[in-house]
Amino acid sequence: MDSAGNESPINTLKSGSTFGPIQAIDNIPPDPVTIVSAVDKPDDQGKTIIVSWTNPNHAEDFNHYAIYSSSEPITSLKGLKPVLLATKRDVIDIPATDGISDLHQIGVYVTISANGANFYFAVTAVDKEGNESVLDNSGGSVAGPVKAKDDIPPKSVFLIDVVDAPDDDGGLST
Ligand SMILES: [Ca+2]
Ligand SMILES: [Ca+2]
Ligand SMILES: [Ca+2]
Repeated sequence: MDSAGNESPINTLKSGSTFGPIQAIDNIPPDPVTIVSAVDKPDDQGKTIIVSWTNPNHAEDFNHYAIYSSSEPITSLKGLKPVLLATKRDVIDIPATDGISDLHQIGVYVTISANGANFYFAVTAVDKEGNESVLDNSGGSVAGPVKAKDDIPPKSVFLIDVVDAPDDDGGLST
């Protein structure tokens, strides 16, 4: 109401809150996940990549991380489905691999389909309402290319002969 006694009309279009309880709608996504890196998991049988990123997401309503993989560089999440969802309980501490000792990295092991082929990854944060963070403008939410490697060679025939000589009395062959 102003000094002349005019009452402003109720704007039902904009407020929509004249009747019923006011509902708070959360459409604010968490901040983008940054400093994402992807490396081969060492000393394993292959087909596993360590995807890690810096610092836990600080959104109050954080729910989980979504990890995407692709054989092409990831510039958009369009058409991609997460290969892994990880809550705070699912992530593991990753030792810094770049020599920066105070860089705290968390991450997950991601199983991929093949060794020796290029893979790219992206990580987002999703809140309890399902709002998903966008990819960081400067490329911080994506990593790759990286190849998985089988680091454990099969036992050699020679070794098998030594430990399991057939038709003997059970001892090692000489
Ligand atoms: Ca939110
Ligand atoms: Ca490996
Ligand atoms: Ca192997």
